[in-house]
This record gives sequence, structure tokens and C-alpha cells, in this order.
Amino acid sequence: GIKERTLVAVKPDGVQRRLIGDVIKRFEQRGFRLVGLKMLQASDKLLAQHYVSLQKKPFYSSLLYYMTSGPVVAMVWEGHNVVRSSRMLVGDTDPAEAAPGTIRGDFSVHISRNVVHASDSVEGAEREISLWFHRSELIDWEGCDHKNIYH
Ligand code: YYY
Ligand code: MG
Repeated sequence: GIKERTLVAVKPDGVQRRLIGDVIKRFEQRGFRLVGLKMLQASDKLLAQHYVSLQKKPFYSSLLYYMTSGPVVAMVWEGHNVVRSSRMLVGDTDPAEAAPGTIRGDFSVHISRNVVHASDSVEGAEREISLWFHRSELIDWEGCDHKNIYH
């Protein structure tokens, strides 16, 4: 449905490299609706919950170290099939496999510094949004271009 939501985050490397605007631009121009946005220094506790399924991976501790190394910009985007479309916009986890035109394919070279996060399923998105945002931080506004973006 058009009320589907996903969590997108510009990771510390993306913030350091001044790519926040480029990431936001791609979601805006696609026609998705920004319903939450904040910059934060993510805690170990938050990231441990966020990446709970990766706990046993060999890269887990370096992933958490990197994700807490500086501020991140977390956002919630809403729209038709936004979870799947976000993954397409973001590109493959490994930048070497990410197509040109995707965020990772255009802005990164190494899997451990791939600029951006996007939830990988609708259920995962709901879980992640509730970890990163309080309900009161999500703004349900009506876009004046709604009738031009949706049938
Ligand atoms: O969802 P996505 O970010 O594309 O990949 P995940 O498999 O969920 O892994 C999360 C995160 O972990 C990835 O964006 C970079 C990092 N990572 C890594 O550093 N090395 C790997 N071999 C796999 C993932
Ligand atoms: Mg993932």
C-alpha cells in the first residue's frame, strides 16, 4: 500500500563525505514522502538491536565500531512499495555488485563503507522504525502532488 514505510540511514561515512543531500534527493525525486528525519550519534545498544541478526558474523564488531564512529542521519520514507524500491535505489550490499545509478554504485567502493542503510522487508522496516524513532517523531503530512504520483 501507499502507507508502506521504511527506515533509511546515512551511515557515518556518508555523513563525513557530505552525502546526506544526495541520498535525500534520490528518495524525494522518486516521489517518496519523508515522514521522519534526525541526526544522531547511535548507541551500541541501538545498533546491537538494529543488527541483531548479524551478531554471529565475523564483521559484526567492526560494523558496530564503524556505525558508532560518528553521527548518522536516520529517516523514514513512505510510499507505494517503498521497501523494495529503496533497496533498488540503494543497490547491492557490496558496492562492486551495485549498479551504477544506485547510491552505493555511485558513491562507494567497499562493503564496509557503503554509505547508506535501507530496511530489507516490510516487517524489518516496522521493527527498525520503532527502534530508531518515537511515534511522535513521525509526521503524517499530505503532499499536494499526491494525485500526480499515484493513480
Ligand atoms: O542490508 P544491507 O546493508 O545491504 O546488508 P546486510 O547483509 O544487512 O549487512 C549490514 C551491513 O553490514 C552492510 O551494509 C555492511 C556490513 N557488512 C560488512 O561489513 N561485510 C560484509 N561481508 C557484509 C556486510
Ligand atoms: Mg540489512
